[in-house]
Amino acid sequence: MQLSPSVSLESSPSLVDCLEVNNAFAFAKISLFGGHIISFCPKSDQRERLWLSDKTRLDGSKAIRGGVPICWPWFGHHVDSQFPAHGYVREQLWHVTRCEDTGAGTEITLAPETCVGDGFDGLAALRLKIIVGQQLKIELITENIGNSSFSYNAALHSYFSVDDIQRTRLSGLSGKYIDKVAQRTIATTPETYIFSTETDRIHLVAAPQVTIEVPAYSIPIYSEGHDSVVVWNPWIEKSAGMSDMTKQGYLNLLCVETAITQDKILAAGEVHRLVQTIG
Ligand code: TA6
Repeated sequence: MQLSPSVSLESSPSLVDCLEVNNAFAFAKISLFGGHIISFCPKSDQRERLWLSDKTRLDGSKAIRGGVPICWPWFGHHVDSQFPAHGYVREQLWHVTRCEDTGAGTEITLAPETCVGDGFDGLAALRLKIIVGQQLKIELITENIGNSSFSYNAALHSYFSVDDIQRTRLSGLSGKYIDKVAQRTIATTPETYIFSTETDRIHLVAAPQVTIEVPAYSIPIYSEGHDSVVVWNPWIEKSAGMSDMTKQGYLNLLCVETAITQDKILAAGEVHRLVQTIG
């Protein structure tokens, strides 16, 4: 596949190839392992939007910790525990199907090795369309190419970089959420959304915009095609049990995930786009 002038291929012996984007608007980096965006840095403020663990693997041995993991065709744990959490495409080698420089930035479309896998019986085609411009637009496009409908879930599981989670607030969420830290009980979104402990919440609301507010800056996150917004920080104890997290890593990350968690039914021939745009 011919890459556009703003895109180069970074190869190194022990790591999975990455695409490096350098255009008039931003720098970005995408690992072909999982079609996984690992960096987005607009040139307007030179501030990295995404968080990436200092201990993540980039060699294809394990899902990348940080950036934007692609969760598909299920979110979280499968009912059958033998299947991997968050689906099977984030641990596949993806390839570029389209790459073009436009007046608004660089458009790259990638596809996984296969959409077929144990734990999912749908016949689907999956594409990830990334537009690197002044904003980062991420579209996960699912098409039902079979003759019968199927149900799936998905998430753009984005890890955002924050100065200090203890001085970070979230705005734009309301209503009920499933609290995964409290045996999936239903709770109500707080007026003032701050962080002081492990947080793992599935907000049952298609919030169009959620904003991460750090004293020095804010990150607007726009979503489309979702039925939920997931908010996660592993905090101290959970991090200690993760081989690809440093002890202090939790202080500088917040996951705000544009997600489908309530079983999306796709009819034969139907196409659905799950979209997250990062400002
Ligand atoms: O989106 C939050 C979550 O489902 C948490 O429960 C936690 O498992 C996190 O995803 C990370 O999952 P991973 O499989 O990448 O370690």
